[in-house]
Amino acid sequence: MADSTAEGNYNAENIQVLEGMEAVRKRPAMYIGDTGERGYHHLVYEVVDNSIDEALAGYCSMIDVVINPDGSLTVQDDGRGIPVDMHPTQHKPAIEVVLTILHAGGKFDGSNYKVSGGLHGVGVSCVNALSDWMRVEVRRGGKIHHIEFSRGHVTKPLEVVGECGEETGTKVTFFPDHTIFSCHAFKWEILCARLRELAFLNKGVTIHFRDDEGEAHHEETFHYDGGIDEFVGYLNQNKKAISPVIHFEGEKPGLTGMVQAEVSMQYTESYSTLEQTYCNNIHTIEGGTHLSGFRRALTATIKKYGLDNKLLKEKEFDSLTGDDMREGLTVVVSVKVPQPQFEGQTKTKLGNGEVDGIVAGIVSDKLMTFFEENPAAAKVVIEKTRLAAAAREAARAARESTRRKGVMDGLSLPGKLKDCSERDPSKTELYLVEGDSAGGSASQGRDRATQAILPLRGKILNVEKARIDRMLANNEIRTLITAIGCGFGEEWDISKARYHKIVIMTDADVDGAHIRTLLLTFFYRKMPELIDRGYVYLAQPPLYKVERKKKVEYVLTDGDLTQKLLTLGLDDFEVKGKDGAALDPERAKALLTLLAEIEATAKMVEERGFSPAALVADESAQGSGASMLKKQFSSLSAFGYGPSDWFGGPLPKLLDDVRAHGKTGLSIYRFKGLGEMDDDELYDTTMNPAKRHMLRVKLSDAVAADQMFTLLMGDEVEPRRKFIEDNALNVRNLDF
Ligand code: 28G
Repeated sequence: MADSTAEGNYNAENIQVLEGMEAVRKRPAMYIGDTGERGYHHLVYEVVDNSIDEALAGYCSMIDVVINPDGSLTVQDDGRGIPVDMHPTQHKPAIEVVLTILHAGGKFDGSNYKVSGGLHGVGVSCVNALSDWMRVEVRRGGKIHHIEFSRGHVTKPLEVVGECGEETGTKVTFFPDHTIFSCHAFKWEILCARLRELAFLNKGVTIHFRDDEGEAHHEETFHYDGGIDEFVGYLNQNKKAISPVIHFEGEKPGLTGMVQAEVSMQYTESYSTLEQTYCNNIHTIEGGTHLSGFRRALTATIKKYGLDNKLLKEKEFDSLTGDDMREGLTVVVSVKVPQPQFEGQTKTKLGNGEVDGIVAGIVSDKLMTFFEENPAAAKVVIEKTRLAAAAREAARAARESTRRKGVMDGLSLPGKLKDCSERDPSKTELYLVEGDSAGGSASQGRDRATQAILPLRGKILNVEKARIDRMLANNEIRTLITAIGCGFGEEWDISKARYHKIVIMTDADVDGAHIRTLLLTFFYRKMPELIDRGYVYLAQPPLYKVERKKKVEYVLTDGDLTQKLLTLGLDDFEVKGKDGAALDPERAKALLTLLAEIEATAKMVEERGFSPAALVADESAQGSGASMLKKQFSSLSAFGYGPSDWFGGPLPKLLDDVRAHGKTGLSIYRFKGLGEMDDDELYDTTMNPAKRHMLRVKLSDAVAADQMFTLLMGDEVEPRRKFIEDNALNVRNLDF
């Protein structure tokens, strides 16, 4: 009844609110992109962006983000606080207007444009519309004000709930409407990546992030006085730098107001290029005018400096391309544009034309000065460029010669490829199969109309460590390029893809994992569009074959097998609790599942040379293994048991007994490789579209993906060891 519309006066303002909030709820995807994981986290970005705007205006230095135990999320800032006085035309408090009227943010304040704003820039009123409830607290003018909403409508009108002295700021807590979203929890990793990025892009702001949900208790503080310079250092932490971090910034008037541009760059020994570009804090994945301006200025300046200083001959000069000059480069470009135009397929390409010239102007002046003042660094960069050009020339020659043999254009497909008959790529699948014997089974068992098989022999070349010419000289890689059909490098054409599903099918062992990683590195570095479009998949062959009373079943993972054994084992088995009373079947299953998890974690911790019992006892012990074990034992305490019941206690025997009971009458066979399955078995379990489980490879976080491939495939041994150790318990990271 507290909603102002409940009084019956349906004036124009109330209708505006009603229609606005209902429009958002009716078509949420139009406002926040989608209603899955992405949209769910997008809600947080919209709220945090308000605080960032307040920081950019110079009034806020601290932003606190907390995932609460009930699954809601709180953002708090120390800005001026959203105004609470009556709005001049809307006849309600300004705060209510900000939170219930679409696009209220920028509308009644022309002078101070909104530079932040998420990808969709829809404002916090959309978050309100899509939240089951939202509570807002404002500290301002010595008083604490409070207002509450449900699904975008006021449920508790603005009131003063206390005093706060000089303190000012805004605190927003919201619980997304789970009837709208398919994702129902905030993920630490996803929010962490974005909050870290925001702290890099807005130097000096402190963002504190904590997870109070469950028992995870993660906590991080992001604060970078070095801004995007520190960002470049972070991106290059596992690469060998061959230049210092170079920084440029400036501002110039554009068509819609002042444009600010900031660039940080550093060359490394790597053969790949990492370009991260932003407009108004939004990651412009498709690039745009800021990126083209940067590239143009970089190319022109390097050429000019090289020629003027006789580091390059006229002839070499002609053969250099922009790509050559960006090999090994990591660059962050961040611009602030008053009325950004976003274009492209995913609306992440900056379109404002004048930004190209503004960025180019800032970069060329200052890069030339840098080269003149640091001739040694300039020499290293130009030498790297020369080598990249030479390798590219060699690759082109290799490509020409293979083209003459018809390899690149798909005229003659490789002999090893068992192609399908269907020609419509949206209906066809290419299986990349480890080993000739599995390749044989797959060829026999497949659906010949739509499924093609390419057996791969031995290891794929590590493209992270090989220059392009050596890569194209490699037979497996050439075969792969021809079979896929899109060409390579300058001639890449996604529309020529011969299959829209490319399925990596490897054994579930260390060698299989290695081959899979090598193939993923190849696709990520050399054919990223395949991954962007979601064409790359991982097959999931079963790990076990289980027979019971002549009935055969296939089991995918160790975890699934344990679940199966526990279910069978508990069927006519009574488990007594701490107090001696029998546990009901649900609780018994929960207890045994937990014991199985503890067993698995303890085993991995031991394999890494630690004592699990000692780790659990040591309060200060950290690392994924220690915190996971502690979390598991804290769950176990809900059953009244502690670590002493497991380590040297009776509980391991309980787990063994139930499992052994579950195994009676079963025959369990663990596949050692794909080659052990016959044609029909392989098709039925792994390739049959009606039954198979496949994972689609997604790389939503470019920063994390670049670091992962650099680490896994590069030659820095120590960080790789640490990465693998840190992630040993989190294999999902490697599978995306
Ligand atoms: C904690 C979660 C998200 C915010 C402010 C501060 C002001 C504001 C927000 O104004 C538009 C513009 C001026 C009236 C601005 C306070 C000027 C003076 C603000 C936030 C309408 C709204 N005093 N902090 N909005 N004003 N933090 N954090 O939402 O004319 S939103």
